Amino acid sequence: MTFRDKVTKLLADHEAFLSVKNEPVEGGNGIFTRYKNPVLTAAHTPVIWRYDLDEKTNPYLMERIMMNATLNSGAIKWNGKYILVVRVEGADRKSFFAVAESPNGIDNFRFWDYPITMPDDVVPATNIYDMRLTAHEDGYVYGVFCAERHDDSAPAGDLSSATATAGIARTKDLVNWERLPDLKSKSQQRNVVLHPEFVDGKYAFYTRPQDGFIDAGSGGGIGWALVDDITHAEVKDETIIDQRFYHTIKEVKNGEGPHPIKTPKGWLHLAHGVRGCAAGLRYVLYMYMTALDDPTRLIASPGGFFLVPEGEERVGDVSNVVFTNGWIADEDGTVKIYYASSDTRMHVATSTVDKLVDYCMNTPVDGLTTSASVETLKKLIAKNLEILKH
Ligand code: M1P
Repeated sequence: MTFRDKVTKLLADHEAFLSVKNEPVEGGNGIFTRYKNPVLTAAHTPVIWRYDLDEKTNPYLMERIMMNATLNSGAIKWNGKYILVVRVEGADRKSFFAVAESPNGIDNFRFWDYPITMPDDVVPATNIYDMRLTAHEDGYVYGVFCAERHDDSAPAGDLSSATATAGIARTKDLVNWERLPDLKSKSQQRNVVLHPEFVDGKYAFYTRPQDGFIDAGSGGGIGWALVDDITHAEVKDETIIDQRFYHTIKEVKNGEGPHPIKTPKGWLHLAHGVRGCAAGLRYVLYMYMTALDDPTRLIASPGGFFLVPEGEERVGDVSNVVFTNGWIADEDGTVKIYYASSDTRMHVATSTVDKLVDYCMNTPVDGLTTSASVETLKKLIAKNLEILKH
């Protein structure tokens, strides 16, 4: 086979792989439907990113720049296409943002040729990741993401301590991004999300105050802060709107996922909760709702998890993790939930706004003790036994 033939085959095989149709997984819990194949993996990244296609400089046709993972992706419907702003991680452990689009949101995701060139803040970050996209009523699409830098106050030789800050950028075309100053805050921040509407004439952010880079510590939970000027955003007053509790799925930390979906019954939120166990940290997804007239007022808090890692999702670079920062609500009420498993690959699950609201409103709350959980269970059993008598 000539070098040219090998390149032709490489491109054809990749195209065949990208074109595989995804299928819903039968059964499930009635709340959402999983899909058989991940929607994006490192193998979905373009051939032109990974190979040097010049025979003179790459006679063995080897990968020159390897990709490690495609994970935590922001999502938006854009010109009729399903768009993910993917966190792509290279073999060098640096994450960057790249746009992948699909005609149906379920399969056939293809990356645009070039990754996003994100301008730096005044103090450049070492790593940027986990963008939440918000088409704000001010007319811009905002991307809020984590900007990670080495913690220079750490003792000499400590090359692991880092700081997390919310980076902010905006765009009108998803290609050219204007970087705004990072969010100023007394604490470190990750999982910061911009609310799509003005509240009291101000920009509103979901925050996640944390004591350290990993440790949420005294942070309390998912916070909320109003900001006068997005071009100099600063968290002055922060209210915790979704608290963490002992012995729950969000005991160690939690964080807002994508921005909430507006429904006639309230704002529908998707988030992640973290608990510790002998195997390390376990990340699951959960939901909650807040009031339309006051997005800080909790109106529904279904107990326990919404979605957990299953099967092959359990294993990856950081095992036992599901994480979300993107979903798309279609005009017909379908919701496509994009989630990453084990910091390695992207999946989709589908549901509807009505089902998710029903789930939030009618799933029993967490009573916080075994006795309370057993009483809740007994009530349902007694009701069902009565129904089955007739
Ligand atoms: O490794 C799991 C996740 O850990 C972090 O989430 P959190 O800030 O809640 O701890 C993030 O680094 C996220 O990217 C990662 O998926």
